[in-house]
Amino acid sequence: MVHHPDPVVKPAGRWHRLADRQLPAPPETLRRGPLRRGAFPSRARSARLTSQLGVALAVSFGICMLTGVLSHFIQHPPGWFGWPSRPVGLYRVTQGLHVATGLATVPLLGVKLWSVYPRLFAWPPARTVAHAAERLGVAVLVAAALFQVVSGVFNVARWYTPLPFFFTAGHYRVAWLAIGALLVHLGVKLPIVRAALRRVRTATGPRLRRRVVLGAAATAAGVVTLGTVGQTVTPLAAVSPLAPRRPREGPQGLAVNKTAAGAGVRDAALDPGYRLAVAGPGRTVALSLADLTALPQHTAVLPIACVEGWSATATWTGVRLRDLAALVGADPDDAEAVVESLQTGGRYRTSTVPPPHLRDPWTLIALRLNGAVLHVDHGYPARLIAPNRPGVLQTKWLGRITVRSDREGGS
Ligand SMILES: Nc1nc2c(c(=O)[nH]1)N[C@H]1C(S)=C(S)[C@@H](COP(=O)(O)O)O[C@H]1N2
Ligand SMILES: [Mo]
Repeated sequence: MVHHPDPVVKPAGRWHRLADRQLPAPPETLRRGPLRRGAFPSRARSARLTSQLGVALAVSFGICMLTGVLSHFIQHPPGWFGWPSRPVGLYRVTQGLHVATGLATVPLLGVKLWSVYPRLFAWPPARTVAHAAERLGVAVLVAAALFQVVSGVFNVARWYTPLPFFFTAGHYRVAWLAIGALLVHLGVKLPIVRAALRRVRTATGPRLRRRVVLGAAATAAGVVTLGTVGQTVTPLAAVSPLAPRRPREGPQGLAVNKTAAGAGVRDAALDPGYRLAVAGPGRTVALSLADLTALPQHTAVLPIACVEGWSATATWTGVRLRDLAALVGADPDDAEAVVESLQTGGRYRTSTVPPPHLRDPWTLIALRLNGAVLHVDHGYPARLIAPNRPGVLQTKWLGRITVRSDREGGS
């Protein structure tokens, strides 16, 4: 086995002395089993292999982290954050990348951990304070990365039962832990990676074995990616047998995330006495389905892009939200709206439509989908559909819209 020298962090002054303090070595009698010298005879492991896997992981995990933080900000925007309504499919691309790179990370992380796990049994376990801190950092990184990948896969597979916490909150909090630990890890390892990648090997043995392992890792990542990406790149659906969702399978040729029965809204949605309440600074109106149908109708071709990674484009027809905003006395160019579902519980019964999306003429209160009246599972009688927005914010079975604007519009 090729020995990887452990990096020695060199902080200055007082910290330097503390970091370099030698720790007492444990008694040799404890050195048994995997702690023995030469316990891992595989010659395929090398600093070069670990470095190459590290570069691949930095790319896949890095894209996954950036697109993940972006998705979180779109769903829970801090004050300084703005997200445009165009291009209409941008979120579909960023979230497709998040899920695809997250899934590709699974085999890459597996092989990378295989390439370094003998170091778990390094002897002595910690030479200096700096060495102990570095090992602790790696432990945090591995735990956080595994947590993210496993909880993400559960979510993509829509298998929520084994998670004892609300997925989105746990996945988001641990993401910061993973990002912090990864930055420290990159800082510590970068010099080693550069040296390992520069070094030229002459012996063919280790090089061949390394290539076999790298080839296997690349193949596994490719199979996972191609096998699942069809859930969002629909022309590839036929070659994506692993995709957990078929975006075109469902009523009106579109997958359903939550059915009307599942949301407990069937009776309210199908009630002939249905009214959509629209409240604004000027007035409040209660519109029947006939009233909504009598307003000017517009059509837009827009995707539903679920955070879980599937997406599909559909043709939607209905009333522009900006027209409804003007109807209740708001300035449609400078207003935001809160839309609420007939659904009484559930996390996705309401969402906020920020000014760029409210203003957009393609943001519709849709009454029709792919040429027919909305199926009840797609949000009959009326649902929101807006460009460049996560699926969780495309609220179905609307019961109330509250428009807020600073200035009053002329209507
Ligand atoms: N009221 C309500 N609207 C909702 C949801 C929900 O649970 N309740 N789920 C959302 C999610 S997560 C997605 S991906 C889209 C899916 O829309 P579809 O079922 O019409 O394909 O609906 C959204 N609208
Ligand atoms: Mo979704």
